[in-house]
Amino acid sequence: MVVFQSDLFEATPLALVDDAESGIRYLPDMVPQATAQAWFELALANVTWGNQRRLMYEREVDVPRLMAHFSLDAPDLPEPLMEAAEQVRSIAGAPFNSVGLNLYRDGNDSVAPHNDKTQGLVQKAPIAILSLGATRRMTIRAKSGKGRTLNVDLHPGSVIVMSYASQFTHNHGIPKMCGVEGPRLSLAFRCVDLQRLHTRVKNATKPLVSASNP
Ligand SMILES: O=C(O)CCC(=O)C(=O)O
Repeated sequence: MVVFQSDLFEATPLALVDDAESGIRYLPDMVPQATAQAWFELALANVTWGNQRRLMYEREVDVPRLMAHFSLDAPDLPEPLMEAAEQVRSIAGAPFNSVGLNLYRDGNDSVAPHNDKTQGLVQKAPIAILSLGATRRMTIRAKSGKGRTLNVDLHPGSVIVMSYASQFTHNHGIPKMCGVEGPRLSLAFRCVDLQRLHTRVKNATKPLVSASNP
């Protein structure tokens, strides 16, 4: 296990994973602390947070965090999402058009190791996650081989940029943790390809076996 920045808040960019695109990079201090705190309070107050349910071992359970999602061209986009999007677009150099938000209310909230679904995304466009509020640890692990788990502490105002390619090779997650100092928000900016997204949805609803070919 490798832990980055567990105790010290070192404002050093870290290249965590290398690949043919931009790999996975941790960029601390991308937003000044006062701005990060103001955005945290605004997003917490202005966003309507939803509680989702999912099936686990044939039982329906609460997803252990609150979530929200916006297209960045939505006319009723709550403050401060447009300002944050503009900042993150210029940091990552990508024309993000969608943001998924997670609210981790305390150390019991989490997201299991996973890769982002790529089918509805613009190919080769990165995903950038802005952290606000309490610091939480992200685990990053290669899907194959005996690779170590990388642990990176995501401080408020930091951005982690993950390549499209890395979603095929690595999983990332936010584990439950003791001693977390309050809620955390993550704003995950993505480039959604609406045509690919609609094809994916259409295919998902097609019957697997057609009547003429049972
Ligand atoms: O909260 C984070 O930093 C990770 C969020 C995440 O993995 C996701 O939205 O898919």
